[in-house]
Amino acid sequence: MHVTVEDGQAVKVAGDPEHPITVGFLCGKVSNYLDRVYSDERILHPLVRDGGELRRASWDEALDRVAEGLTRARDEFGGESILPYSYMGTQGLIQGDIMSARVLNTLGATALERTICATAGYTGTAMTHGVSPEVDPEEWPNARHVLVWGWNPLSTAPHLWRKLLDARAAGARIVVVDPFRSRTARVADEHISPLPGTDAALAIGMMRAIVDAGLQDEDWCRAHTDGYDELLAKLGEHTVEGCSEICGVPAAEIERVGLAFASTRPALLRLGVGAQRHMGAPAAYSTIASLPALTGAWRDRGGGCSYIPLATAAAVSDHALKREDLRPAPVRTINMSQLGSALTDRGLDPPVTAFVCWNSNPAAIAPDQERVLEGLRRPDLFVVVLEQFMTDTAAHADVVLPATTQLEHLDVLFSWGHHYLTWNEPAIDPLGEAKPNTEAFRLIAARLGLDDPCFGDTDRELVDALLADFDEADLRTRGWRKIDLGQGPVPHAQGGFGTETGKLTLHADYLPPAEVADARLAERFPLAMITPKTHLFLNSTFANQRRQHSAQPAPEVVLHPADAVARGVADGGQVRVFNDRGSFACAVRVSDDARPGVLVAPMGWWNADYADGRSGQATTSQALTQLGHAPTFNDNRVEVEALT
Ligand SMILES: Nc1nc2c(c(=O)[nH]1)N[C@H]1C(S)=C(S)[C@@H](COP(=O)(O)OP(=O)(O)OC[C@H]3O[C@@H](n4cnc5c(=O)[nH]c(N)nc54)[C@H](O)[C@@H]3O)O[C@H]1N2
Ligand SMILES: Nc1nc2c(c(=O)[nH]1)N[C@H]1C(S)=C(S)[C@@H](COP(=O)(O)OP(=O)(O)OC[C@H]3O[C@@H](n4cnc5c(=O)[nH]c(N)nc54)[C@H](O)[C@@H]3O)O[C@H]1N2
Ligand SMILES: [Mo]
Repeated sequence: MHVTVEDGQAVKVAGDPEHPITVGFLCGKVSNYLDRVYSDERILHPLVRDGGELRRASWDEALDRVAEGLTRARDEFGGESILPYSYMGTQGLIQGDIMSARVLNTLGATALERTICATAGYTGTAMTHGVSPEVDPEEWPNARHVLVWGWNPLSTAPHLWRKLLDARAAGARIVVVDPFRSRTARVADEHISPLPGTDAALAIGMMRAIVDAGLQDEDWCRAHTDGYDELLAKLGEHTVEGCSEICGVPAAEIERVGLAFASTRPALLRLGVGAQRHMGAPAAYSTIASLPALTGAWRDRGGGCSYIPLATAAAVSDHALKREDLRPAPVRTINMSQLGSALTDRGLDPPVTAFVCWNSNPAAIAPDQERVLEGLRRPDLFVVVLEQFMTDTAAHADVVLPATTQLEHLDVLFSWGHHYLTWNEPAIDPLGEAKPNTEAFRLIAARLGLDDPCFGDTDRELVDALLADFDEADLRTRGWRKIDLGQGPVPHAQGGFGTETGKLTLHADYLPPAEVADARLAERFPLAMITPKTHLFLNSTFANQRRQHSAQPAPEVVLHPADAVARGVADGGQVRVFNDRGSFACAVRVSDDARPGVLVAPMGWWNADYADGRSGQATTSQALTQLGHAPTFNDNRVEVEALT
């Protein structure tokens, strides 16, 4: 992002035309980023709670309260009674969790397991092809067949979507696998709509059809994979028809898309984050990722599998800078998707009595919202939130500390999708009394009397330490630099996977989803609910901004006409969606964009946008996948009733 500054005021943001991935355009989320920076609703000074209300305070007073609250929690119940909570904020490593981790580690706070986003998926892909740069998006235009699986790039990754459009312009066919007709599915050449959480069955059916037709690449598999004979044996236990019954996709369709993938070269599989929000997800991702190996797709430039290029994404690591060695003793771990339980379970020892949140809005994005809100409302819970806006989470704080935006702080950003590292130079001074997360935690450390020299590190020094082993060359001047691990254009034509053996391990395992596959639960809650991202919000970020909100003014759920008729639900009416965990109310759109049996509840609106102040999150489950400990937002059964 290029920022034009006049007299200390940012006046324009634009994409960098030289950048190989963004090629000069900004997506609809951030193209009006200045509206966010200069919003009237920005929190620009600290707030403290007095007599039930938040009121303005000086940094001095706010820091005293923070130090007092954290010290009290630690003295009374031990350091583990303090729970940190954060996710990616604006995706930066410096403003992410370095200075905060140092402070919280020193206090002996509980460790937060941050698996809420993509962990189930990369646990699975790592089991198959290991830590890999995968297929570089800059090679995608070479593909002639693209299988987009559980991914809606037209909304969630528009720059990467452009690379697929380049492939299409050169003749590629795009097939989308998604229970919902997403914007991407709408414009694809073909849309396959499985039941949520049954993707592994679909992939097994495709592989079975490929092997039946003799289209597998046995030579490549024998040379570069482990488990080829076992895979054939496992596929022999399944039929395409049997897979069809599980995933709800007609057998002929499964066969057709399987054979098309195997017989067109180069063939690219691009996995999204959406197909992993259920109990069997890691096995599903390891199974789906086996498809391009079975067909030898990795041989070709632009062929193979892409998901999150772990090798390049993790090449620059903040791990050592977090200083886990500062912990006075080993600490327990709490998973961020089980916040509701962590804050409300009476048996938890020690209880959580202090909650420190930055870069995240759990009142909107964490599952089982009733429990989360009940926990945040506890009078005996001390809550500190570092925020840019008065989110549903910040509204529960005892102390709010004003945070800077990307224009106001220094950072280094990694990518989940492409191979570039990005430099974030502050363009303007912090607005009002806002401070970068790093500075807020430095001040908290000082107020607590923590004296390790590491609390004196400036942001520049953190960057230097972070990039110590990285050839920075033009990173700081140009703003971006490709992470070159020698991956080249065809990283695995000759194997060389980032696994222990260097070979890819083939999988064909279907682990059923927990609730979606529960026939007894289905009697009471017949609909499987999924929660895709919206086009113009980033999770709950930007949902309070005028332009984005006016384009997506009210939350809705989407229901198939057959399911609507059966319940007397009319298009445009208000509905209540419920299960044993909770309920929410909003408008319904009746459309075959939703698959029969599936209720689509896009996520991101703030709670006040819903009739009862509860979002779809009130129905989602805190259950975690066994491997990867990841959330199961879309493994959720609900029922819907008409309100009007
Ligand atoms: N506009 C926008 N962009 C974003 C975000 C945003 O909120 N809005 N969020 C950012 C973040 S944090 C992330 S992680 C990425 C996520 O990017 P995506 O992976 O594209 O995000 P989702 O919308 O969660 O899921 C993609 C699709 O998976 C489908 N899906 C749901 N369940 C299943 C299933 O069981 N099987 C299959 N095959 N498909 C399923 C959904 O209907 C959805 O259309 O996007 C990032 N970019
Ligand atoms: N039902 C359901 N729930 C989901 C998902 C789903 O698909 N379905 N997706 C999950 C996924 S993939 C993800 S990644 C998570 C996202 O979870 P979060 O990361 O919590 O999501 P956001 O809503 O983007 O909230 C980020 C907050 O950080 C603030 N922020 C931004 N920059 C800074 C900064 O520099 N400093 C401070 N202090 N604050 C900052 C923003 O104002 C915003 O309020 O949600 C998960 N929740
Ligand atoms: Mo995410």
